[in-house]
Amino acid sequence: MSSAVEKAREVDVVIVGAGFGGMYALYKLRNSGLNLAVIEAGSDVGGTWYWNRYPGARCDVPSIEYSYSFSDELQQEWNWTEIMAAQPEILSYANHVADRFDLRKDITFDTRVTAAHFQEADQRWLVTTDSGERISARFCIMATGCLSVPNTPEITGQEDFQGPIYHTGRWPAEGVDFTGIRVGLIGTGSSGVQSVPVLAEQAQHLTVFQRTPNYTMPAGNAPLSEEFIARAKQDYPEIRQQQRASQVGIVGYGFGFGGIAGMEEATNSILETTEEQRAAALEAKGFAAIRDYADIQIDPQANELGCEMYRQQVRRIVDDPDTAEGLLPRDYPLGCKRPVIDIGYYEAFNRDNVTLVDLRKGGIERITATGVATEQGDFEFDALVYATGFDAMTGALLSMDIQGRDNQRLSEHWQAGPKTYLGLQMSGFPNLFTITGPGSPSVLSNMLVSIEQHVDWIADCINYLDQQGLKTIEALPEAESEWVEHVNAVAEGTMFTAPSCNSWYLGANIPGKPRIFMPYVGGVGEYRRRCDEIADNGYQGFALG
Ligand code: FAD
Ligand code: N01
Repeated sequence: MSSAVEKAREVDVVIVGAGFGGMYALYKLRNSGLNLAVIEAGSDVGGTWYWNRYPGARCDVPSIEYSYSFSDELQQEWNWTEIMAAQPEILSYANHVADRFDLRKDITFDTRVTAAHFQEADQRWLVTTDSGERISARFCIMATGCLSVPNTPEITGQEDFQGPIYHTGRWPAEGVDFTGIRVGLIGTGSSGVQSVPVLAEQAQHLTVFQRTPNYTMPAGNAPLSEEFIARAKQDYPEIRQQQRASQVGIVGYGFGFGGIAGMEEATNSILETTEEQRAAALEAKGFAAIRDYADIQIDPQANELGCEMYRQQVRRIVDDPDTAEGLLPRDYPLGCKRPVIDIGYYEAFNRDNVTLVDLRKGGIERITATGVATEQGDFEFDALVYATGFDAMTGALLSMDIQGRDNQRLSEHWQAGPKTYLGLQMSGFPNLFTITGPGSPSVLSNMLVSIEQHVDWIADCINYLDQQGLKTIEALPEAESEWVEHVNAVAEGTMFTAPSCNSWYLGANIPGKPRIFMPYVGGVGEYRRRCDEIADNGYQGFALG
């Protein structure tokens, strides 16, 4: 044991994860002159975009904006080809960044961090990996991702299935050819909704098992023209400024995503419209009409009117009335879950080779050798795809054995749900930072904007400690409690926390996970202002040692 401890590699900072968060943290802290180690479970950089290679995967934030802002040379030299880039292009971008800034030399790939223990004696973190390596670091940055631990539900009989089983969040790098075979797909969240139209094109037959229909809107994707790209490159200073100052704004369905420039807030009230006006709006704008109403996100009656508009629009697109009924969300409000966008999702159900199995009429009983047995009959296929989501926001952190002061485990600290100060730190876990942790705008924002803000704040914080000759920074329990209260308070009364809402934001997709609203809904701009103010006031709410 002692010889293993002797072997610990000493660095200033250990970063766990080499997605966009870990990559930028590495770049930024290396430039501050710190000595670093990055540990990544995957075989290369890219995180989300390394793992999620399923057919149809793409971002839902304009690519011009879903990109790093830290290097003007980088944003000037890279050319996005579509409004919302597909996964291969985003992964190429991640690889380009890694090459350009020579990031890989500090990253250990194919290695998983299994434990991180705070050592009182030398006030350092001892990080252990599954390859047996030990790293001793002054600071530990968890860039482990909010959506990096796939959720594979335990369905009886899974081991009996004779064909291959895939998870959208762990897609084989070499791709999968579904030509001429029958495919079953479980799950209709963003991943399922993106996959369906592409799988329908490829497969001989696609059977979609849907437990809860989703609200999804057309992505409006298109190729980018050279003129558009040239103008965006010129406008980048203004675009970046607007992203950083943007508010999430609890208005309208889709709630105006934080961290996107020029996102217009809805101002109209649906409650003040007549049935005829709503019908005319649908006629003119389709689903997009629903985004115009500000009260949908905060008023249940307004929400139901929005839902009815939504249902009417689905019925217009889907030819078969029974299938259309099966695709209609009914039991939860519009805006409670993360908005889903799609390219031809509903249209795919007009194809002869696509079958919807509405599990509300009878659930899955078991997986069999040849398919799925449900209470409404058996369905056969050759390959099965789980699009069943993630143990979001806390999954990656809790899958490691993280122990802070007095050997307190993070799993104990978070027994009743995640508690953080600013989504950046937990009390009792000095010098350990989380990138886009629970309690920060995180998944309610353009994540690249939030990642850069967190990394910049942490880098400034470490510089400050070094300049002041301080060793540790640690969130105070009272600051943490107040922040948790604030995070809950701003989400209260919105559709995010409606009693009928069962979203992964609330942990409701994982059996036994405490129900607590995890991201911060108070706005990217306001959040940044608070973080900066706290730092300017000598890191208020933190104990510096
Ligand atoms: P990740 O990209 O998840 O990277 C975390 C890395 O940490 C992973 O590579 C993982 O292997 C590694 N890791 C985790 N635990 C360990 C461990 N114990 N040891 C070693 N390594 C570990 N966000 C948007 O803003 N816009 C979008 O359009 C968008 N589209 C998305 C589409 C999909 C399909 C998914 C799943 C997510 C999407 N997101 C989007 C969210 C996306 O996760 C973020 O935008 C961003 O990529 C997160 O980067 P990250 O570095 O924080 O985390
Ligand atoms: O996962 P999800 P996802 N039997 O949790 C179903 C980001 N993302 O991977 O709702 C049957 O949303 C489950 O049903 P139910 C984005 O942030 C972005 O799709 O629990 N079904 C649901 O339908 C997104 O929100 C993009 O009843 C089961 C589905 O599986 C997040 O990642 C693209 C089941 C899971 O949906 C997660 O999206 C992709 C069971 N036992 C992902 N268990 C973009 O477009 C689960 N389900 C940018």
